[in-house]
Amino acid sequence: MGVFSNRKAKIWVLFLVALLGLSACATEVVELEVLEEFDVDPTFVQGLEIVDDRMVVSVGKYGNSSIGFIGKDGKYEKIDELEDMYFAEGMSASDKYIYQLTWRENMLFVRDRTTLDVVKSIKYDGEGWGLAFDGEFLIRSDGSNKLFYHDLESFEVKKVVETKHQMLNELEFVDGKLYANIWQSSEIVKLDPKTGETIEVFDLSELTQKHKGTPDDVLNGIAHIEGNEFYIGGKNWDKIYKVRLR
Ligand SMILES: [Ca+2]
Repeated sequence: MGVFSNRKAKIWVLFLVALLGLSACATEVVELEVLEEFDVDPTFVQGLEIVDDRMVVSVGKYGNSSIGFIGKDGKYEKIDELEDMYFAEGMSASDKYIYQLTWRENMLFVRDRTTLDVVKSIKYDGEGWGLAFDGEFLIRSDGSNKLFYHDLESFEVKKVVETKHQMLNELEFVDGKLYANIWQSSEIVKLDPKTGETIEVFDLSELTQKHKGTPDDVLNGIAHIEGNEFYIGGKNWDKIYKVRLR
């Protein structure tokens, strides 16, 4: 009886050790804290970033695509509209320029950081969804599980990193990590951009629940402010939120 109990106890200990091991490996789900919210004209946010302390927004849809600076009052300080044939997508900035993707037009617009004037246009293969700059490469998502690393000058693809998440959309690079919206979900994932591994998953359903209109009205737009504070936007949302991802 004593032997049986010992064996039973050992099995239980092994089971608990295995369970603890599994939960340690599982990706942690973390909550968010909403700090402030700003009224904005509902826009189809496809790219959001802070450039020179100004909020830059890339707005999509054919016939309504643009890029602009939005002030603290939620109004445009400057806007540049695209030709009707372009559907604007993700946007990011290097020290020199602002870069704006298009969805299926295979065209990257390289813009002046202050005037937003197009300095040059570069053709590329594949769809444009999200864009981020890691200090060396422009990282593009295309709605798949892949991240495409583009040369800053030529925009040639230099490497591809796979993740376990499909539908990677708007991106943000912060302190060596990459944040990504998952299209049509309430999740932002924090990735190791070198390996594609998932570090954390943030549940933003507190925000997405407030913006349930059409299936198009989804979370989209991550702009890093400082520390773990971000601006978060969405497609057709009439708010941009300042949040802390904890
Ligand atoms: Ca962004």
